[in-house]
Amino acid sequence: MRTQVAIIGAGPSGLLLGQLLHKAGIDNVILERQTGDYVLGRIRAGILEQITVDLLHEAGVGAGVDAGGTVHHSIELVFAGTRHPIDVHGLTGGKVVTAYGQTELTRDLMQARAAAGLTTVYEAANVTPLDFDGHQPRVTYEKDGQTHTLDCDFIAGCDGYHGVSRASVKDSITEYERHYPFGWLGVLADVPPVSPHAIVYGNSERGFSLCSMRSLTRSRYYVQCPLDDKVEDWSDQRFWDELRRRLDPALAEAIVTGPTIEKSIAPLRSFVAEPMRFGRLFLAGDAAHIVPPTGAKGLNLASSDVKYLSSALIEYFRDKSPAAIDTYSERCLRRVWKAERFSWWLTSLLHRFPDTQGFGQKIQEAELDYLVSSVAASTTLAENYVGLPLELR
Ligand code: RFL
Ligand code: PHB
Repeated sequence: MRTQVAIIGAGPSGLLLGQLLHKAGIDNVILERQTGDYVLGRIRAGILEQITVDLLHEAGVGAGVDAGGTVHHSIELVFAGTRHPIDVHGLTGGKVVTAYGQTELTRDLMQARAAAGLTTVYEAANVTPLDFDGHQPRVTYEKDGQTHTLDCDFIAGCDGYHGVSRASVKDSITEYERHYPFGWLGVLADVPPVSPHAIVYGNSERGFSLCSMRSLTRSRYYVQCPLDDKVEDWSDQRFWDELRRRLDPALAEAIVTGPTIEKSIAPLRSFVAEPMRFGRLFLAGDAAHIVPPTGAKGLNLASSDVKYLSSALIEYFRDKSPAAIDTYSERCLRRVWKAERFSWWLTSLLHRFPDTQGFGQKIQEAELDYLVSSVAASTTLAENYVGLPLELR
């Protein structure tokens, strides 16, 4: 089999890239290790920056987010038992974020890909990118006991943090990493969100909490938990009780509880691999970088990588110019590091750290107070939250 761009991974990065390339007349094949249902079963991101929503439209799959997304004009910080709205819309000259689940976004992209008749090989085993530094880039994989070769011009490594793409260049990359001494326990429940128009971020002496949503009838909530906690330790009742204790009395009172339909614990980490291009192999999305979810940046960074990569490949095939390919890594990383900084900062501000002494705690309280009482400080938060601009050159 031969294609112009072999894409490894059918998560949001790979699917969005495939759709944008297809729109520009560039042929591509996606190789995915899991089944489509498994990919859809992963409950993850929920908050989209405008650049992500715009990109979905550019890819021809904006109808789902238009119909099912909820536009948010503000966020709320809760600390010391009090709510503080941050008017991100007003502070950024009219920008917003949209609550729309990664599951729904992925489903929209999968359906569009199927409708366009594009090839996605699910359950592809032992996917191996080869000769991306030479003249015959290709990817080999196994399916139904047979080994196949996909010849191509370029390989896009969109295979997430545990993928094969970054592993295949591990001797040529520098990795930067930070682990945080806690995780997030997240639940999904078919109950109306307590705050349908603003995501609520809570800092309490019991730890961080987050009230988010997937729709007006489906809520997504998180609480900070120790890394060694197990999901089995958390009955639904324990979760709801703990969430309530971390919010202000009015919100706690207003939470509608119900049976959870998903419950999982995720560790928090920051990670960046540099560079993001190796000859004809590119890394995009979680394959190259991870942020702690506090700033809701992961999926949005994946989108900006995909925007840079799709436009670079389109320019290459249309104009025979490698200029944008040559600057791909540098352009991505400028935006990535700013989002890494923001996510690290917001994580540090909102969580309880086991080793925080009296001084660190007092500094956190002073910073929160400053954040909600200074327009300059709130504006900094707001402009990062809605997403920094895409610099296309
Ligand atoms: P993915 O989604 O991990 O997809 C990679 C795909 O590659 C496949 N794969 C392979 N395929 C073939 N061969 C191999 N050897 C392969 N190895 C792996 C995998 O099966 C998978 O299908 O990466 P992608 O596409 O770069 O997308 C990144 C996003 O998924 C991620 O950044 C976000 O989910 C992060 N994130 C959030 N981002 C946001 O922007 N806003 C949020 O509100 C937000 N909340 C979150 C999050 C991530 C979370 N967790 C659990 C990590 C909340 C949580 C709890
Ligand atoms: C989510 O809805 O899953 C979500 C929202 C905001 C975040 C992280 C996750 O910062």
